[in-house]
Amino acid sequence: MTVYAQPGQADSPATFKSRYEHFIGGKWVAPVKGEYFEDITPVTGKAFAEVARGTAEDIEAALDAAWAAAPSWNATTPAERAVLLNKIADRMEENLEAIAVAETWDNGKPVRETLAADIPLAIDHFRYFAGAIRAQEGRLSQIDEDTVAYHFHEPLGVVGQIIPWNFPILMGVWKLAPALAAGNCVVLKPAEQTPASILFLIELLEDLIPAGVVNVVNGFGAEAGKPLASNPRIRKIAFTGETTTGRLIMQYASENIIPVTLELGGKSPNIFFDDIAQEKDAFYDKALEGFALFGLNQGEVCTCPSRALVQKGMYDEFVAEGVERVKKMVQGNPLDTNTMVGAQASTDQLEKILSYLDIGKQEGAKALIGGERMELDGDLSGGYYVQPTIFEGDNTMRIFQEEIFGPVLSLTSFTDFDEAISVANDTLYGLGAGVWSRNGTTAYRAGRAIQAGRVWVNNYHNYPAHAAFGGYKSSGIGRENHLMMLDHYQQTKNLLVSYSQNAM
Ligand code: TXE
Repeated sequence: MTVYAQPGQADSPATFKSRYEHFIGGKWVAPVKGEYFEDITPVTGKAFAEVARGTAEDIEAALDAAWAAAPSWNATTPAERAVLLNKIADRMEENLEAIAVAETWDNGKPVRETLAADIPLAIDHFRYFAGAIRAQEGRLSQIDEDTVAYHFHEPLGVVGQIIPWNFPILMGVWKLAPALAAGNCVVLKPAEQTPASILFLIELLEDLIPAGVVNVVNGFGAEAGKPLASNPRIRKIAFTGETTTGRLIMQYASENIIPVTLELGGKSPNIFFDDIAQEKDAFYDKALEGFALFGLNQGEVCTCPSRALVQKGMYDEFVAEGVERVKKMVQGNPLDTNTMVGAQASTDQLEKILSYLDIGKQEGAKALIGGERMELDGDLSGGYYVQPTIFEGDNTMRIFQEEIFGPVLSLTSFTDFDEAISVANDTLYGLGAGVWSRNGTTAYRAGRAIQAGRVWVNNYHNYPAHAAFGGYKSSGIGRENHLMMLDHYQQTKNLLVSYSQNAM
């Protein structure tokens, strides 16, 4: 067990600057309007750095830098881009502990996750796209004996990216790696709740990245995000965040007729068929683990398995054991490697979750465990902690329909396959889902019948770089991860060539 020292203390692996500027054209640049905002750590509720508060003027400066860099970066070979991506991955690996602690401090998530998942996945993402871009090939159509249609992948030029606060570094990398691999320059806006860990990472990488290829403008959604997303000088906008904000992003993009990728909210069903209780073996244990995964990242995951559907044949025993499993989830100091549930990312998020705990109680849902704010001692007493909570109810309730984005599970039962699928699909969203069964046919049929872009079968919350990720319905447009992601950052040039000497 290790308890990392807090950033700012002498023996912490991560030291933040007291003030962060924008990163534009390879330099740290003060905001045009001279204003800053505080970055607060949810671990203690205290401010630890001030960050440049960007406006339209800063976005324009970043776009100037990006377009200045674009002719040479757009023209690099796939092999040259792969070299950069691999160097970034190596540098991150050398600094894994520091980046993990920085991410934990900014976001509140447990360091055991940033060390084992967030940062290693981000590193792997750069390596995956370094390989993917080198393996990518164009296509050729033979139109007739003397006429050939070549299809080339070309970069879009300069793209905008707006990211959320729940996985600041991983969500940043999910967008940066394919954009850079495809040969684009980027203007990225981090979430205002968690800008510092990304800026900490950029500081570690700045000598590797050619000036202007990656630019970071900090600030709030309306002040910095909107001028970026609505800017006629971007050729694409990629966004992860709330569904209502996603609608706005699409509206802005429609003015400029640019492509949009949106990764939005979810209310993912996790379905447990009763054949899993046939034996109390390792598989049964794995399913219990899957039941408890709503607490991962404090529930601040767009694919949080926030609705559990348990078949009636095993409901009582499985749920009782599931509750015991949740009781064992260690909550506390996110910098302690034993901690499994840390702090919610912001006061706004804390307040939102607490309001849903009230809504659940008012709707008549029964709290099997949790249901309150978690009070911790010492300097953690100012942090944003919520007890993992299981509410038993039914799918008509708001806590089953609306995204809470906290460690809150809405639990219900079902009788048969058709009822399970009907409840699972009774949602606006379609991002993630889980299916647990020993029966391959049941699992396959359920997986195909659920309207969601990612269905985990007999596992959950795995995010390999080479599996496509994205939403059906109101959960978004486009995919992240997997080499199909490159399509979102490239345009197709068709060269239609006649090699004939004869008149047409
Ligand atoms: O999201 P926003 P918020 C969900 C989750 C959460 C809720 C609210 O349910 O409780 O959204 O979170 C930028 N033009 N998700 O308010 O506002 C903003 O600055 C351009 C799910 O933080 O969507 C930030 O960088 N940009 C989600 C980013 O959008 C704008 C992850 C996300 O903020 C903007 C996060 C505007 N008009 C929240 N307004 C997921 N899918 O994982 C805001 N932004």
